[in-house]
Amino acid sequence: MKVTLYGIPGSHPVRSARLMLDYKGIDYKNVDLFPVVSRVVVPHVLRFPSNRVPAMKIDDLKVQGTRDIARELDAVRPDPPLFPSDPQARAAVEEAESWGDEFQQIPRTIIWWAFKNVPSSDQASFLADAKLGLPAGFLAKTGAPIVWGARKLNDSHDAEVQRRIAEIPAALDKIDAWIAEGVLDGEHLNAADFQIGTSLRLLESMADLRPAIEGRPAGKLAERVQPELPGEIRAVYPAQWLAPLRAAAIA
Ligand SMILES: N[C@@H](CCC(=O)N[C@@H](CS)C(=O)NCC(=O)O)C(=O)O
Repeated sequence: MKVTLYGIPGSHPVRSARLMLDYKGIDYKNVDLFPVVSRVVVPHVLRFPSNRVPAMKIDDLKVQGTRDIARELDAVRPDPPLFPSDPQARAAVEEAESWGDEFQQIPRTIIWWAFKNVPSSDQASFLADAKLGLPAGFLAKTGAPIVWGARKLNDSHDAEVQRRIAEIPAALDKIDAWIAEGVLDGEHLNAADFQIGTSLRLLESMADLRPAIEGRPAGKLAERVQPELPGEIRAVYPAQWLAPLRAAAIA
């Protein structure tokens, strides 16, 4: 079986696809694309049906998106499974996985705002392993047009970033509840763990947000799924935007 994964560096769903491949012990080739530009390359050059990553080729089959990828990986390599065999347990994991697909947008919108407002070395920390043919430091220093485009595509403007940060406490409560019920962070990792754990880890890469997550069950899940942080963003968000996180931590 020949597997190629197309992604963009630092992307949490791409990391999720990589971790699921690793979990199953499937060898693959990783191809990095430039953010924003990938939206043209993926459909028009690589000829995938939609313009997002992760995009995966398994022999001649093209499959896109973490949820379809998880199912296809289970089809081509059933063990270890990414979903429980019991139908009720599977439905609960699928519900969490689907919610996690939406939850992805919270870190995505928040982090692109930071890339405009921190020194380029912070951005470079997400590019350390990138295979884009140029050094991480150079890519980060010259990345302003990409950051501009990604901020537009992800609504990473002040009001929306503030709104997204305020959504985090309720999301963490939901994740902790799923962990308490055994839907997440059970004996064996499942597709929803990979889906949600990588988003949590991206949130934790931001110094302002990490304290609200790391001590909770959600934080432990994130570290189990993805032991390394994907990069590091120094404290940068206005204190007023972070107030809901402090309020939730005190409660
Ligand atoms: N919800 C999709 C992820 C889709 C998505 O928005 N991926 C982003 C990367 S995090 C992307 O393709 N971005 C392309 C770009 O910004 O150019 C999944 O779970 O696979």
